[in-house]
Amino acid sequence: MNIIVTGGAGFIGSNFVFHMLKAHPDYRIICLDKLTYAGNLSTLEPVMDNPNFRFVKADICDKEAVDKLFEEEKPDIVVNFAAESHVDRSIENPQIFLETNIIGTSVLMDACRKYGIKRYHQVSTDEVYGDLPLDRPDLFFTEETPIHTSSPYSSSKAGADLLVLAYHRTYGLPVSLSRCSNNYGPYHFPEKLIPLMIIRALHDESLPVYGDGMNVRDWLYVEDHCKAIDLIIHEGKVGEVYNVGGHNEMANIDIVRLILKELNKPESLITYVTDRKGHDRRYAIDPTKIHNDLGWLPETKFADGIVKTIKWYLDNEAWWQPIISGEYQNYYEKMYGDK
Ligand code: NAD
Ligand code: TDX
Repeated sequence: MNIIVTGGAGFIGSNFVFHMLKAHPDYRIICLDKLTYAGNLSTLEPVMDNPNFRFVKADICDKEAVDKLFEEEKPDIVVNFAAESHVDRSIENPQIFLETNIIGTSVLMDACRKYGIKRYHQVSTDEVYGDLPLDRPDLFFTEETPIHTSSPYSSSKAGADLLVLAYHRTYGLPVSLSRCSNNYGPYHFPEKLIPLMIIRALHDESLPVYGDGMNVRDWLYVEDHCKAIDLIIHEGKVGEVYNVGGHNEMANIDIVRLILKELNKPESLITYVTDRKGHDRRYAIDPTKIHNDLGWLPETKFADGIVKTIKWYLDNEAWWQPIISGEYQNYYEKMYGDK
């Protein structure tokens, strides 16, 4: 089985590459990644010499490069993780989100049509459903919840989702989609809440909590997400959407407090800053369908996963130190300087 994994040098994609090489030692995994600021070749270092792994630096929007790779590898399955993924960046500069997340998806699916494929899997997000109110804990996102986006990021992901379903209906492309809640774990880029707070706390720097800190996210350990995708591409039905989440809702401020406690740092580091524009209040996935149809259940409890994650950042400074020096400093100044 030949599988092209796009965006495999990023957070979830790299964890998926590791998972697949381990779970299916007879598969060939080809990672296609543009290596944007979020892609890191050092992450893939441990598998670079694996004869079942190949890395190709290319842009999913580059039709020629994508076609060439399909011609060479004749993939059975394509799993598309490649995306611009940070909501705050999408508020600053929406254009690149439309290019990569929508146009890039169409280029990949056109190659799938041209060369034939057993399955095209689109890695999507719970953010396409918009948000839920804090005072209705009985409400959850199901696969039938209407698309109702808030940010340029989530709108670009929703646009891609609609296109994927349209390629299925119009051209009969064998697609599947997963919409997952917030992931956390190793190799998470330190612009996102959990790694940003861990690394800043380690440096005794202020921890910028948006608004009142009461926004709720539904956290899933990254390995559980990778296992869900592995199941869907093998056993999920063509043309279907699967929500992925572990019923693990937490307010941002509680996560930040937990990180401080684990690191033995004072809560005085917490700084409330100007809220994110259009900030979604609460995300909460109903994972009944993937549980009933495919038997998936999350395996890592948040209490264990967050401790493992903090330990990973403590043990892997060599991974994140080069990232936070250089351009990252300018990013932090630009995004948080006047908050
Ligand atoms: P990430 O930002 O860490 O990684 C994205 C990767 O895609 C990087 O390696 C980057 O170099 C690559 N990439 C970007 N533009 C590209 C292009 N034009 N061509 C080729 N490669 C390109 O993102 P992530 O957090 O790992 O998210 C992966 C996918 O999962 C995304 O589609 C995201 O929408 C989705 N998702 C993420 C989460 C989450 O909590 N992080 C939750 C649900 C869904
Ligand atoms: O400095 C911060 N302070 C803060 O309070 C940052 C970076 C975030 N936050 C808040 C905003 C959110 O309520 O923390 C929450 C989580 O923020 P992010 O880590 O930026 O994630 P989110 O916006 O929820 O989106 C993530 O989950 C869904 C991923 O980045 C998306 O790619 C995925 O689709």
